[in-house]
Amino acid sequence: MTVLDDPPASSAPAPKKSDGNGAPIGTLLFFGMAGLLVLLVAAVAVIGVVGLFQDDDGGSGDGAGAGGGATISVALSEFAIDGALSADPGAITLNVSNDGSQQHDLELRETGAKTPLLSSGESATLALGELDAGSYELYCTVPGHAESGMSTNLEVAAGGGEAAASGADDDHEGDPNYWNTEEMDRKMTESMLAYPAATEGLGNELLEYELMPDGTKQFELTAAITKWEVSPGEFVDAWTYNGIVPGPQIKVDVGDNVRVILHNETPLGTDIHWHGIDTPNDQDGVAPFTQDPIKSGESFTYEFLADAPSIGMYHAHFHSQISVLNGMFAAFIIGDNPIPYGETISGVTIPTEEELDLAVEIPMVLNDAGVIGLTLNGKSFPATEPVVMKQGQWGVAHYYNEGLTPHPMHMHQFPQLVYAKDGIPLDHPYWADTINVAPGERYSVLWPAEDPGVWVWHCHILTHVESEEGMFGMVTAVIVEEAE
Ligand SMILES: [Cu+2]
Repeated sequence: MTVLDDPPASSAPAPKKSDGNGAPIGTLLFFGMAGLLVLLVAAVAVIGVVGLFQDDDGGSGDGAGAGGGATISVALSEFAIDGALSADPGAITLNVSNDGSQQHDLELRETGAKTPLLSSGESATLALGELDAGSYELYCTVPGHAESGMSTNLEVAAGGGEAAASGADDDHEGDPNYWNTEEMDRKMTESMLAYPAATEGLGNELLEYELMPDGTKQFELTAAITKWEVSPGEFVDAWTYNGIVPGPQIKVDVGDNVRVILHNETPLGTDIHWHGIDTPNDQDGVAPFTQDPIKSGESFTYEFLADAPSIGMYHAHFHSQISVLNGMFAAFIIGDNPIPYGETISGVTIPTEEELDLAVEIPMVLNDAGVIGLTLNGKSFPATEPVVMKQGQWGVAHYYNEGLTPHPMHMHQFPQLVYAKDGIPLDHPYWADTINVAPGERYSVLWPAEDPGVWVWHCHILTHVESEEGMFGMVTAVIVEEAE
């Protein structure tokens, strides 16, 4: 609606006119014509915009334009809501664009006014009607997105519109908090010093098996919706195996006969796909091709021979975009960890198996969606677990991406030796300080804890680790204690 008040290009010739005594007639004519043209274009644009308003909500355009109400541009992205979100009391309209890569929407919690689900690049107009002074919450209703940062306030107060306009020149379009630098420094510091924060529940717990008389290792899993504390005090309805995120780790030896009994207590049909693991086709867990869906309340038994080493994972395949993103994923490891003991790689010799003091071997499961959101092993910073080691020890992590987008995982100070991709040992392992892990991929890395200190370890997509509210999401640290 700003087009109505201030047709941008039609005012451009004005300065020339005012200082132009004796401007050639041709020039005047040209500007006159150009002005007319621009006005015409502006008028068409306005008609278009009004048309849009009327499609969405008849009459709202009138309120925002003629009635002097405010129109605010709002940009959605992963995972932020940006815009000059303050206005005077009165009719308020939002022009909402999805500048992100995932689908988002925007709802005003107090009234329930909501845009449709917008795909990347789409936009919509949201008429909020007449709002009294107060603080209103705007958030994305896609599960997990508000928790990941897509929640903000619309401040309606006398003078709010001016505050927004005065800030409109900076990149943050007058976000009233943006220039409160002390407050921002405080929030960032406070959020970081909260690490490591205790929360209920720990994922990746090793799953016990029952050894059957014929040597089969029998495991039992229950899939259900359970409460999960993603970050301190923030409990979500996660879809879990045995109540934890990531689900329990299964570890077996090559040659083991494996039986897994799954009880489905989720409301949807499910199955389990053994990702990166060799199985007979009818055990691949792809309902309805290789089996019937395991309906809510039913159980199913998988059985296969663990005939080859694997750094695999297991997760639902049927309705995976709901169940997996909300927590139903876990590590499944067969056989020995293929560390290249004794090899020299780019001039660095890895100790022999006898010499190498391996402090930790951990799955590092990445997620970015569903109710779990941007997390490492089912927890968002500061609830992520630190890796504590002693100087001189080595660590191993198996990165697993169970989310929707790649995550470049960067460890400060210590180079990581990538020695297996998707569980397949590399003939030529390599050192890297940042490893980009795409959905479905696994990378196994080995690092030397050479120097004492707190060394952060995080996804290097910076909006996956920080917001204006401070640090969150995909960050943890390797804490190296001095050797005695
Ligand atoms: Cu990331």
